[in-house]
Amino acid sequence: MKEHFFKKQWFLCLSIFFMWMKTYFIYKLGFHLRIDHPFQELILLINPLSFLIPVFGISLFCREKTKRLFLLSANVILTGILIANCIFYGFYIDFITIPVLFQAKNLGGLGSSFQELFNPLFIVLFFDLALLAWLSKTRRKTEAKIPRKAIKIYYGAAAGIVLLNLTLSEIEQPKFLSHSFDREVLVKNIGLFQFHLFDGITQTFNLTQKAVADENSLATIENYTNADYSKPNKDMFGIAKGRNVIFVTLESTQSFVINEKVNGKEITPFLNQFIHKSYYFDHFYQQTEQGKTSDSEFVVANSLYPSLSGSVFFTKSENQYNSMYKTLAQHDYISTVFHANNKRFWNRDVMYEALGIDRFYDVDHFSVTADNSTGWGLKDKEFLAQSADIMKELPEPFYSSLLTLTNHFPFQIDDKDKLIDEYDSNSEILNRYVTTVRYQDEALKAFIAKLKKNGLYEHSVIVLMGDHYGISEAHNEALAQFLGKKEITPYDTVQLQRVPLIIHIPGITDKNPRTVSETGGQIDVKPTLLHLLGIDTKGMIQFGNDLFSKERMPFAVLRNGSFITDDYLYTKNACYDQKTGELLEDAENKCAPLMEKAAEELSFSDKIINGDLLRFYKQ
Ligand code: GP9
Ligand code: MN
Repeated sequence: MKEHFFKKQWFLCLSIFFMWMKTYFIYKLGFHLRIDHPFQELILLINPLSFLIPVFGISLFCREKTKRLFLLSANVILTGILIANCIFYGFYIDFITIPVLFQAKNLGGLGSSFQELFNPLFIVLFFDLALLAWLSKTRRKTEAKIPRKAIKIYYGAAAGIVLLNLTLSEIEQPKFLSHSFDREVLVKNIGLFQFHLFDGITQTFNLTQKAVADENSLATIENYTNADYSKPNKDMFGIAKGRNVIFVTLESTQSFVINEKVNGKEITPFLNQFIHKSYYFDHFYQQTEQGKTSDSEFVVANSLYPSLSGSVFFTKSENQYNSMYKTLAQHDYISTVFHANNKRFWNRDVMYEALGIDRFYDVDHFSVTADNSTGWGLKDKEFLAQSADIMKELPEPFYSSLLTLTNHFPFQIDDKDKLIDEYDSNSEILNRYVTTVRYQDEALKAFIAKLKKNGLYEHSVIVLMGDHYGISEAHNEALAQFLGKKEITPYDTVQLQRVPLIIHIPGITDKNPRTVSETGGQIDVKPTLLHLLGIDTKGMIQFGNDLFSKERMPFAVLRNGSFITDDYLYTKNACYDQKTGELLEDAENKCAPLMEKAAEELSFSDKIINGDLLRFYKQ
């Protein structure tokens, strides 16, 4: 019977075999999936089959004519999906999700490096197709009509493979589907094609959330956030009352460059001394996902987590938000954003309305010439200087958010702006990165000097914050060299998500600077800043806590479900000692209780965003 089936259905079997091998080949060569033991390798090897067997099996129901056409088309489509993911992964170290397809015009950096990422070896992926097409032409022998029994056995086997795949995955990582925040874990377990299916189902489910939500949907979440609220520290509450806030987002700036040198020269000489006149948070983590800078803006504005897939700026700009800007407006603040880019980029013009931002100074408000711009546009030095001039004319108090750009991938600047040698490693990206960070540092120095000169400095709070990583895991070897480590472990990858947060309050922090080493994240910015301005956030729906509060539990949850406390670090199903990086055996007692809290926060935040629940919020 078996032999009979293989013989009769040789075209189907061959199609499955080739696609299976191609998928596994891409798993191994196109992505960097960390495999720690043979069991994981086994799951990786069989998971393509649990998609291919049932899907390609549809051809069994087709007439002879359409059968081959179906199988060949499926091969083309799936090969296309593999290649697209490879290219996307090469740039983002991530897999494509449905929402990112709709923001394709924003994949700017991807466009510029498309040629670099398109590997001619991708052509090899079509060899089997050519062979199959040729075979199908030359070997015209028609296959007999499949008996029902054979189809039943075939689908019985398919169900067996799917079940085996899911069981092995569940053993490998319990609850992997319900805690599905980490796309790498999903792909490693259920497989790439199944992940796309899962993503499609999740997105559809998310869309229905808004329709079914009502006032009661918010009650449990409100109970949680109210119980999680931490009272402001009374020595800090209102110390910056009535001041302007000048919040500078440092593009792609990670903490690992602070206090580091290349060829004896500091990468951030200005920041290194500025942190000694400020509150400096050295265990502060970025919590963005596919929305990059826009996600960081979202987290800061709302103290909610960004979406797991796509950018909230695109997908949820119709929602109701109770942002920090709306609260500030009640205290007579005017809120503005400065960003020398097109106002429609990342859908900012629409989202800023929803967030209650009063004015958006986009590229049209700046004087941009060939001389004062580089790859991504206006250079930071010019951008900050021109912004300071506009700010000087604003009614006070104001909250201004300034988004820098020069230190953006692919980190290119003119030779005359290079104030430091490139780093020397196998990564051109990391090598150049230190030079653009160095340039940004110089721009910040000039900016602070300008604020002192134009009189804004004294009665403002200046906040500097990194938005997200600049150097992805694709450059781990070079990063390990830079950090003086043998390799970058998953623990190190989480530690590399630290970005600087610097709060400078002239007249206060220069006299009493402080380095805060308790764990925190971007989600904590809103309550921290509002409390410094003397505005209590009690009763607000937020997942962050005032970083100065004595009641606060040091905790940061990354969007992929990894989390950090002062003692532990959890990532990729492993629990580490936060200080030493040592892998802890008794994770059950250490990380497990907090895993629930992390997952709960993320899913509550998702519920708010997908259900547009803040429209029911009444204070
Ligand atoms: C560009 C800014 C930076 O407007 O959003 O890009 P990103 O860091 O999000 O790729
Ligand atoms: Mn950015």
